[in-house]
Amino acid sequence: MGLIYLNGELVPTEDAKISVYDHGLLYGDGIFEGIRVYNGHVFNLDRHIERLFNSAKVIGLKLPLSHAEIKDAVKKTVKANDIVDPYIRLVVTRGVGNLGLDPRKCANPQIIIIVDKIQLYSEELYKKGLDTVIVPTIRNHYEALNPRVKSLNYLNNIMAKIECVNVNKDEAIMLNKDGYVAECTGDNIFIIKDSELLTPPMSAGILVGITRNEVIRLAKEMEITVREEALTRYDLYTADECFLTGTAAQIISVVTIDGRTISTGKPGEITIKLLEAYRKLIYSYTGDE
Ligand code: PXG
Repeated sequence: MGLIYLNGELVPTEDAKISVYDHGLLYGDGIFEGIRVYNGHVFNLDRHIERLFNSAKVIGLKLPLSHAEIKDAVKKTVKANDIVDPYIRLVVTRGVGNLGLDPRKCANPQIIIIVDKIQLYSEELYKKGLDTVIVPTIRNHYEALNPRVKSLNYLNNIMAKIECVNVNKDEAIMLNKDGYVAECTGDNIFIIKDSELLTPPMSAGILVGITRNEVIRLAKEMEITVREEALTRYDLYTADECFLTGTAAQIISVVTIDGRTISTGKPGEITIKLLEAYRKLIYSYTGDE
């Protein structure tokens, strides 16, 4: 049975409860991180906690713990749960308030750490590649709710997910208000064109993925030209390869977009090379612990 970290205590899953007056539930008022553990090391923990602090800053939430304390809490929860290569969900809610929006009524942010398994896509899909669709719902405008904030309000992404499920596709690609490609529901997107690696820039309104940044770094190491640039649907349809990146998904190939087959319809050569390099990186990671 799992143990959940809840405000400093490790409690059995069935006892890990929070109030119905928590603004995380009432308003989606809070932030989170999704982190992976490989070979007992929490991969890129510092970067995830740094992103969490930035999200907290933007939504005006003061975290009750320091960077180092959150790191310790994460490691402690991983140790308390005997799971091979688990996934960590680090959640901070605004805490208990009243039935009004005002966050000043919420005195105590709640820190929750869940350690569990995750499988976003089946092994078969990694071999075959994803069938995707560009959905009608656009990604949140960056001056409304900046996608760089990993907030507990994921309705924007869930709407997109519903639209892809409705047409029986594996994943949704979201555009921004200008019609440029942003990202997927829980992953960043890349294409290969003429041996170059292209991905939407931060200014497209995306979550700046930690996996995205690792893939950019690995590609440069492999002497692949990388360009962060505005991409259109045309660029996606005519790409040589396309893939998604995320902490949970790692790197997964996209083989169709809106019924257009990408190149040969099989995971591309460079995609496979990058996935190999990424797996090598995560399994040789020793972190700073
Ligand atoms: N974009 C969005 C919108 C995300 O939520 C990523 C990109 C990838 O970022 P990282 O840092 O992980 O490389 C994410 C994170 C899910 C799920 O169940 C996915 C995420 C978070 C929570 C749930 O699909 N991905």
